Amino acid sequence: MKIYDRSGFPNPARIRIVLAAKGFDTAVEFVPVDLIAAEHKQDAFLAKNPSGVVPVLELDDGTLISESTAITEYFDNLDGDPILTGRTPKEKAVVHMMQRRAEAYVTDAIGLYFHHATPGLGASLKAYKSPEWDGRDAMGQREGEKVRAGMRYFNEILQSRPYLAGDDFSMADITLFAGLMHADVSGINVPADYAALLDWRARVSELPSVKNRTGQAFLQEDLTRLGF
Ligand SMILES: N[C@@H](CCC(=O)N[C@@H](CS)C(=O)NCC(=O)O)C(=O)O
Repeated sequence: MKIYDRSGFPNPARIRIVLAAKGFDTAVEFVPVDLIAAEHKQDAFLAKNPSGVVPVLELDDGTLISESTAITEYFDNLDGDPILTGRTPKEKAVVHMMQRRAEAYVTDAIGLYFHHATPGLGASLKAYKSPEWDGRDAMGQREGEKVRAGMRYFNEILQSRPYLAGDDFSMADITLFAGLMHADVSGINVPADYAALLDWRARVSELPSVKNRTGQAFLQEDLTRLGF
């Protein structure tokens, strides 16, 4: 199996956490994609994922799977013990609901903010982004506001439960954790008085499947090189 990604980027980080949590981290070969040179917008990569984003999982039979939730589902079910996406119908429904909220309110929104309200990944990517979103404009800023509202929402949720979907760490926590990682480097910090969210984050960052797995330093290096 191969995973096309770039170490340190938020959605790739989601899958690296999943692989560690499931004990599959040595079962895949990572193929780096040069996002800064816009390799993911060229025909060879678009043939693997027409959305032009990483990560992409390629199975040994050639099946291509993109979307971090789909890749997570695949690995979580591979050993018949879906600890991250729910075992019962109710667990599955709650995990998916909270995962989608984490994605919509924070992880996708910060991606849009990063690409359209900050210098993002630099010049080579510019040609592939919507021109009307360019610069520090209202649409990009609106996504930033969505992220701030998302942080407020999750801080409230976490006042009454240890993890987003209840008592257990799940795919929903992984999605939010990666989104907050991206928010850090994009300049939107979790407010210091969001105690529940900060406590959750500190606990999650110490889990063996998360600690030192996200490669966040690589993202910081990329952004520093770009003069972000
Ligand atoms: N919905 C996708 C989002 C993937 C995504 O946005 N990946 C980012 C890296 S974290 C990317 O490839 N960005 C490049 C771009 O937008 O040009 C998923 O869940 O995997």
